[in-house]
Amino acid sequence: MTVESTAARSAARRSGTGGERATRAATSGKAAENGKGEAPESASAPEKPRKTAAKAAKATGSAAKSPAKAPAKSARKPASKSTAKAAPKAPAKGGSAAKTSPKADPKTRTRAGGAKAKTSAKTSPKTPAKARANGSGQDEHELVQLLTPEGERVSHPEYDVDLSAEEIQGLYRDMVLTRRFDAEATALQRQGELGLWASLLGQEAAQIGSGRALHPDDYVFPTYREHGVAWCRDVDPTMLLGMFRGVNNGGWDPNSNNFHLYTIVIGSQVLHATGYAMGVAKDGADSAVIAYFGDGASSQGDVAEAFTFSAVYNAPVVFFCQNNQWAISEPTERQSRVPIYQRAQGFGFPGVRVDGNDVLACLAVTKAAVERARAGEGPMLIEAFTYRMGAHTTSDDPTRYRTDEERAAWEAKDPIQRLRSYLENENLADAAFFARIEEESEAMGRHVREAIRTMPDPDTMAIFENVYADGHALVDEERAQFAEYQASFATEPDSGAAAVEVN
Ligand SMILES: Cc1ncc(C[n+]2csc(CCOP(=O)(O)OP(=O)(O)O)c2C)c(N)n1
Ligand SMILES: [Mg+2]
Repeated sequence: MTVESTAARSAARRSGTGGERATRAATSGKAAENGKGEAPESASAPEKPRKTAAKAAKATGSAAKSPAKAPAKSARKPASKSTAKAAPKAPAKGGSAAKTSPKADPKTRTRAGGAKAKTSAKTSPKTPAKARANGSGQDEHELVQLLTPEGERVSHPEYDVDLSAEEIQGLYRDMVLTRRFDAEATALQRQGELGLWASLLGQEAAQIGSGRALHPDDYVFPTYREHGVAWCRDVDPTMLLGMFRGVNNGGWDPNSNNFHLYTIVIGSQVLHATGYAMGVAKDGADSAVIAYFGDGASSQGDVAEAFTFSAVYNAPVVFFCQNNQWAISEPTERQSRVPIYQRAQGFGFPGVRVDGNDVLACLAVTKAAVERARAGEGPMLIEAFTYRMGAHTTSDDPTRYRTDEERAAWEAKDPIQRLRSYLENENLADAAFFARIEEESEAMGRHVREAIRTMPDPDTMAIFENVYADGHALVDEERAQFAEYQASFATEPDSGAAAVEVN
C-alpha cells in the first residue's frame, strides 16, 4: 500500500474532484506556501494548505467569529503563544451524529424532542487532574472536562457538545458493549482460546468519544488496544479476536472501514498516519487522519518524526495519545518531563489534554481537532488522560509494580459509571433502557464466545497472501518451499516409534 494509492482511492471515494484539484494545484505553477508566507526554495517545500480561507471559513462557521481558525493564518503561524490550548472552537459540519457546539449556552441547550435540558452545565470546577499520587506535574486547569466523575455536566470555555438524549444513550451503549466484548476476550484468553489479549478496560470513553467524532471518510491508524475505536468503525469484533487467536493477520480489510490493521511495533503507525495524511493533503481530499498511540509510544523516535513532518507539511492528522499512565510497567514520568500534550508546542501545533474518562469531552475535543484538520489547519495533539485499569496484556501482572490504592482511585472515575450517573440524574434514560443494554451485552457475550469456538483454523498457505500487492519472486519461492515441507508430512514413513518399548 502506498500513500499515493490510498490517498488517491480516498479522494476518488469522495467527490471525485479531489484528484482534479490536486492536479490543478500541481500544474498551476503557483509557489506553495512554506508555512511562513515565503516562496518555497525547492520542490519539496511544505505543502500549501488544502483549502482556501473562504472554504475553510464556510466549513467552520465564520472565520470572523473565530479568527484563530483562519487556515492561512494558522498554517503560517502554527505556534501561537497559546499553543498549548490554542485549539479553536469548531462547529461541526453536517453528516455526523454528534454536533460540536462551541460555547453552547447552557441555558438554551435542549434535549431530544426540543425540551429544555433540566440541568445546565455549570462552570467547570477546578477539576482534580493530578490523578496519580506520583502526579505528572499537570496543572489542574489544563484538563478539558464536560462530565465530572460524579456525572455532573460542566462546561468548558472552548469545547462543548450539544447532544440529544438518544445520542448520549448511544455513547453509553457503545461503551458498555465494548467493555463487555473486552471482558469476554480476557476470559477467552484465560480459557486458552486466545494466545494473548490487550484489554482496554478503563479507556472506553477515550476510544468511543474520539471514535464517534470521526466521519466515515476519515482514516484511523490504531495501535493494538483500540477495540472501542474498531467498534465505532464497524470492524467485526470477532476479527480482532482472530488476530489474538493467531488465525488471521488482522482479518479485516483496512480500506473497507478506513481502519488500519493493529500495529504492535510501538509508535510506527503514527508515522504511517502522517504519511497518509500528507497524501490526503496532496489530493486535496476533504478528510482527516487520526493516529492512536500510548504514553510509552510518545518516547519513540517515530512519533517525534511524525510530529515534525506533520507540522512542516501541515498534514491533516490528529495525534490521539491515550495516556493510560503506564507503558507496561513504566510509569508516564519515565516518558516525559512535561505533560505529553505540551510537547506539541515545540513542534508548532496545538496540544490539549482532555479527561480521557469523560466521553463527552473526548468527543468534543476530537471533533474540534478533526474539523480543524479538514479545514487545512494542520495537526493537533490530544492527550487523553486516562488509566489502564487492567493488566498491560494477559501476560502481565500489574500488582508487581503498582498499588491497589492507585487502581481504586481510578475506579471512582469510571467512564461508564459517570455517564450512567448523568443519564440517570438527568432522567435522560429509564430503567428499560439500561435493561435493554444489559440484554444486548449478554447477547454480545454469547455471540463472541460462540464465534471464537467455531472459528476455523486458517489454511497454512494463507500466510503468503497479502505480503505484497502483486506477486513477488521471493514470496513465490518461499511458498513453494513451505508447500514441499508440508507435503513431506503426508508421505513420511512410519518412524517406528510404536516399536519402542519404554520400561
Ligand atoms: C518498537 C517497540 N518497542 C518495544 C515494544 C514492546 N512493547 C509492547 S507494548 C509496550 C508499551 C507501550 O506502552 P504505551 O505506548 O503507553 O501503550 P499502552 O500499552 O499503555 O496502551 C512496549 C514497550 C514494541 N512492541 N515495539
Ligand atoms: Mg500507556
